[in-house]
Amino acid sequence: MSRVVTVAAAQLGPVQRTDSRADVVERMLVLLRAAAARSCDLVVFPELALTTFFPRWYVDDIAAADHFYERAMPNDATAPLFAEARRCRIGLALGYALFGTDPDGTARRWNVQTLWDRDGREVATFKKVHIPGHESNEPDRPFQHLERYYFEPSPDGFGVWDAFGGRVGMMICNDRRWPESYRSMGLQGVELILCGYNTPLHYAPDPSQDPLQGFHNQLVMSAGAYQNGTFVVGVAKGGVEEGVDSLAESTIFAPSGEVLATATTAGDELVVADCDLDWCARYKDTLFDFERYRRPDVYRT
Ligand code: CDV
Repeated sequence: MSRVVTVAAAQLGPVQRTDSRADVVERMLVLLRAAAARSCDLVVFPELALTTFFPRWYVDDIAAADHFYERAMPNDATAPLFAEARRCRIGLALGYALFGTDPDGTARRWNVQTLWDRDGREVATFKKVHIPGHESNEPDRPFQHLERYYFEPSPDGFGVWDAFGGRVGMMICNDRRWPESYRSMGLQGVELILCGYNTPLHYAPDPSQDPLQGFHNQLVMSAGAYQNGTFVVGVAKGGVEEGVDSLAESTIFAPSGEVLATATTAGDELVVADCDLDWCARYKDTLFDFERYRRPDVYRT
């Protein structure tokens, strides 16, 4: 039986502060319908897709930013997207900020990505593991990267789920820079990793990295794909958002590490590839046969 999954990386251009969720969902619907016209099985949207990347601003009272979080998914604003996805029998992966409340009333704020199958059933919700940036206001920066103020890190690590005829894993943005993310999923047999991102081109702690953003983006996802025999789908929210230019370059990588398809703009754009999941075994059963060749007994922590 064929295990070809036609995947669309649904890159979004900037989402400004004044854009409503309904505005963004309209744009997502255009991409979703284009994906349906190309017989896609799965459409992957970026990290924090529904709003502007709000960790670039500090507020004294964190609750003043709670309107950027979703209380449930789907919800009223996103219902049209889910209805259309079900009608077209296309799966969705979507990054968003999730607000929850513990039984004792404690607020929980997560940066998440949820995967739904072609019948609209939720497969899993992944919480971002590696939370980059800083915890408190740093006014000397041209813009903030306060993810460590707005989100708590996942206690769960990386899961891999049976979906789309294969083993599917998720990670979010900064997770893609860490070899542990891929290897943790690789050890669970992952064949398709979905990753949304918002990557400002300017990195305040070391601006010498600014011109290397595209290179590093490709370097880590290509290596992670190859070293674990898996497809990797990287999906950007790119372009100039509230004056901050962010990397686009959404790309789908093969288990060989090769680029299958990549974006050519920094705006809303569909990047499509046919991912034959059987390709993964060519690497998992040879060079990267973990059982046979890995040496965890001699690795030091
Ligand atoms: N959203 C992110 O996680 N962005 C980080 C930046 C801060 C370096 C990234 O790894 O792209």
